[in-house]
Amino acid sequence: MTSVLLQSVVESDERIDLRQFSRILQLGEKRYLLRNEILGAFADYCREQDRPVPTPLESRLSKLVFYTQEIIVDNESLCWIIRPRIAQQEVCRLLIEDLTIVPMTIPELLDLRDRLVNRYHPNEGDVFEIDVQPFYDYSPIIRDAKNIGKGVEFLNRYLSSKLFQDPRQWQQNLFNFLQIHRYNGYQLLINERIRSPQHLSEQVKQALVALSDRAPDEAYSEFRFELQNLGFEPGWGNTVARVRDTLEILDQLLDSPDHQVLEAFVSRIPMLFRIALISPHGWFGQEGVLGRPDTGGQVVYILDQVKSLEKQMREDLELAGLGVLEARPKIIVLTRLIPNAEGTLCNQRLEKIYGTNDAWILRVPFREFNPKVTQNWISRFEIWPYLETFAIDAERELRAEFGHVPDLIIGNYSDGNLVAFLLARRLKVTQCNIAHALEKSKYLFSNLYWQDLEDKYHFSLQFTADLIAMNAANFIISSTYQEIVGTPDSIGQYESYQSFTMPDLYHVVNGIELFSPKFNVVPPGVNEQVYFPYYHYTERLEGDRQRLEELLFTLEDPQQIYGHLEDPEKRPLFSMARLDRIKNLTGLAEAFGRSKELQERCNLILVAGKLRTEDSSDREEIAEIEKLYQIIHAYNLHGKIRWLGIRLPKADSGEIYRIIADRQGIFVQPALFEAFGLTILEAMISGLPTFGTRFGGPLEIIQDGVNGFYINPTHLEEMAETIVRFLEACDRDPDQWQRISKAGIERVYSTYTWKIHCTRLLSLAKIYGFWNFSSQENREDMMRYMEALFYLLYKPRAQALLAEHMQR
Ligand code: UDP
Ligand code: LCN
Repeated sequence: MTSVLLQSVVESDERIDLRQFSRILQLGEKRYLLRNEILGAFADYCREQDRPVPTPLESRLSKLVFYTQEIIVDNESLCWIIRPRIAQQEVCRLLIEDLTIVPMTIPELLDLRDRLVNRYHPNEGDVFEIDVQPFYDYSPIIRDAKNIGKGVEFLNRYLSSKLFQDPRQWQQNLFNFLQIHRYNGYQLLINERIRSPQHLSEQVKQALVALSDRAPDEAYSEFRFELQNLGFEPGWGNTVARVRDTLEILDQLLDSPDHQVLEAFVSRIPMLFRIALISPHGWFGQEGVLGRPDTGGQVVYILDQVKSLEKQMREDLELAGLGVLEARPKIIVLTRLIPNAEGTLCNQRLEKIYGTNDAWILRVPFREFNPKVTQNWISRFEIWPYLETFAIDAERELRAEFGHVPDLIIGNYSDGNLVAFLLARRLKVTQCNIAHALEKSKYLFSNLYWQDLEDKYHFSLQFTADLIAMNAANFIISSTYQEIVGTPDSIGQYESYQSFTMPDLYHVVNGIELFSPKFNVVPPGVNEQVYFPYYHYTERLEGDRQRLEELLFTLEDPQQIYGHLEDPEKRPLFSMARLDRIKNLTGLAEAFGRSKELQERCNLILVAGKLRTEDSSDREEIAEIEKLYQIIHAYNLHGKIRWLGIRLPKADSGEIYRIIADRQGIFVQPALFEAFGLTILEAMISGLPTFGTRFGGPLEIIQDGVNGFYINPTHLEEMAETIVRFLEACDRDPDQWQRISKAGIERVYSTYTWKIHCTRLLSLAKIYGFWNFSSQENREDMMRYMEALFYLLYKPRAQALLAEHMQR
């Protein structure tokens, strides 16, 4: 496909500019230019011509430059990779000499990339190509990119219209579906007295008549046996009113179906009793684990999600009338057991999740291939060889704990999703994926230079695992739209799996169908018991407040706190994160260091990791610790900064945001990239005006200038200026701080609660379950392909890594 944008420049009077600009790029040192480098080079070019840099609307060339993701310089030509629209890519070669445009195919582009890194060996044969497209060809596909991430609505509409075309078939389908539900061996919904779809329709009408003169709030147990005689078992409702309502929906569905009625009906069917959530890596626990390497938002997310899920499931089962069977939900978070637990509970097999009735952390150890490795915490980058046997062992344990197979398996992150795939395949259960963060777009050129990075990161395993799990999943939940397909100027995390090269290993020609209805945006929430607005004074404990104020601003304790504030009363500029490179707390410290105005107005308070390199075994953390000290010394920030090298218990972290808000402080999240950013929600709901990175999820959570602000963490001066500008506005207008604070709180309550999340998740799981049953969509060929990738590609590499571990 040629590029309309490129063509339009070539055919206009801007072609001279295009040629000159191309020539400059060709003569430059870089052969591979990324978007911000291209924008920078173009701005330089305009300046050299003594012209202002045009906006994308002002000239064809600047529009082309704006939509160009990458340029590869290849001798006498440039390869342009243009993304004119979300989820669309065009690749063309432009001959600089005469501006001829030659469209390129994906395989050609991948070859070129290989050539760039000297990994192109055509004489040795073709490289293995992965292409999943054929498997999506016969499943429904969303047309408009705007609707990506609204998979279930689309699927409902599409499949209903197909199903409803043949009413007989449709009624038979629904009838079959109603027959399959059981709880602990007890038949639900309908029994064998109802013999056919036609009979079902008659009995529904009869039941409605039978209930018509009963009081609406009469309990189900009072008329349970009367309904049973008509063929109806528990599951329709807990009162007369609820049962009637559900039966009426069914009646309507049988007579004149429509997709909304169908969704309402399926969402009421009690079919979820046991859920397994999978998160093998890291420290997974309720205390003393947060802030450790690989253990952050994912743990917070899952624990809060579980609490809220259990509550919602309990309410749903109650409402469905399953109280008579004493039906209770059970949830298990499956993780690895770490024998050397370093003071955490990670070596305990079972741990009850606080605030739940029947939700547990179940820890299954990795098999002991090499005790030096498997006895200890293992970085997520090294975990791959242990996952298959872990899945086998975990299956047995899950069956034992549930006394049954789970009804839904939710994977988390690359490793959890791979295990979810293995388990769901074995148990024949619906698989849901949650990525939290896909590593591929986090590390620049992680695929192109995978061989150089393999020692440290083992991306060949991770990316293969990602491809397998995301294609195998029945549905995928993302926290934001851009997680799937990015923004107009940046590509999405899933989108980055569409095509890429792993030189010498494989070429992904088509790695995922972004327009598939499997994608659904369901953002997380925030724990409202722990994080709430600072002015809810009656819910705050005075003792905690005093203790934590001292900790934040004055306590002298060199073991865990670095820095003494000259003026503790200054406005606090606060941030809290793990000390990962990508979290960029060092960038924030440097921006603070460079800005005298910020230093005059604020103290910088960081809650981050550890203070001593010898206390860490994580290479990124060690490098960041060293860098933070360097910055403090280089900019002489003594007296202006406090660095708390501690892991706060959750309750304390809630109060800390509020204490910062008491002092009209602000929260800054300066990550180079943030997939979602739970701390942003926590800060906003506490009432802190929040400055979030413009790279990633915060772009969707915050509405710039309305309930928070965007910052660009790659431009330190600009970032400091954005903050200073707000502080100046607060000086001029004392209500300014309040306005943003209030708007932030409202934003979270209206859009990011766990209640909204869980209602949606449960309804998705039911609807995908229903469609899997009804449409008999044949996914077996895709699943076989994924298995082949697993056994032929993933497994040998995992075994090779295991052999390396054995040498340690
Ligand atoms: N957190 C914490 N103590 C720390 C560091 C982080 O309690 O020392 C919590 C923080 O409150 C948030 C989570 O860890 O709930 C971090 O989640 P986020 O999504 O911001 O980032 P992630 O670490 O997952 O990349
Ligand atoms: C992982 C991340 O990197 C964060 O951006 C998310 O907020 C967190 O997981 C929870 O999904």
